[in-house]
Amino acid sequence: MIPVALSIAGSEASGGAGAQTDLKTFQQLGTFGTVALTCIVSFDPKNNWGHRFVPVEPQVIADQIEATTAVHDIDTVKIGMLGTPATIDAVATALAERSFRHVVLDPVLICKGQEPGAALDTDNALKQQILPLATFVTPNHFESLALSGMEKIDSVEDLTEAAKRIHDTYGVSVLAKGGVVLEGEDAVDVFYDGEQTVELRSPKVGQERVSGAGCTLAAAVTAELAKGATPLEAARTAKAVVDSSIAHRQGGNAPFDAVYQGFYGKN
Ligand code: PXL
Repeated sequence: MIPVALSIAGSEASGGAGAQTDLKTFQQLGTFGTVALTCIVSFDPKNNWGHRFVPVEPQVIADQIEATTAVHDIDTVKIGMLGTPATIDAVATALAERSFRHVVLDPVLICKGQEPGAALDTDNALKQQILPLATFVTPNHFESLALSGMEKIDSVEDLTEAAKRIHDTYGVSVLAKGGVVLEGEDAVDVFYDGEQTVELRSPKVGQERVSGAGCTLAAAVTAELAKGATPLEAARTAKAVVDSSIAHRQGGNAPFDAVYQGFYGKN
């Protein structure tokens, strides 16, 4: 049997991020991908490519998770954009009703296009209801600040401290991403699982953020865990998948390029 991976995430129609990215990553890594959609994001070309955001009804999210976990024996799940407190409630309930071995959380905190007030509620609900159910989190620079409570993360040492604090608070394996935000030639991620601290480095591919890099990283971790890798092995492979996906990015008419996973593992 091909290992099955489930993504609970939003649709991003242009294929650069969200569930579309997760499925492509799952496929590229040899897993059988499934999705429960949480929301539908449509960039608005007439409004500076802002996000138009429509949540999926909570009962429909629960139904999708019920459907895919009834068809398949799934022990590894990735959580991407949730976007509203009602969605977080539905997903937290569905997770708590099942015993997934690995729950990989890409803690997408602020969704552009939302009211600041709604975003704060959503952030708090994510911290209170989803993080306690997660086993592995992949915060970016901004999310590492928010989850660790640190005032600044300016160095790899700061990023390591943030990863430790997030682990100690939530009991999860952490892959904290320095990305293009931390200065230096390399993109540095820090892995910490309570026992090992490992810096994962690779040369930066340009200085621009590329859409879908975070989704790809968490999806690749999920696929590797579903295949039986350890968290550290999964993190190492995921970093290589992201590097390849950024190097082979897809341009278009939007002001940001999108990752493409299709070259990973070939040539
Ligand atoms: O990359 C974050 C992200 C996740 N999920 C969806 C998105 C985005 C960013 O656009 O649209 C659905």
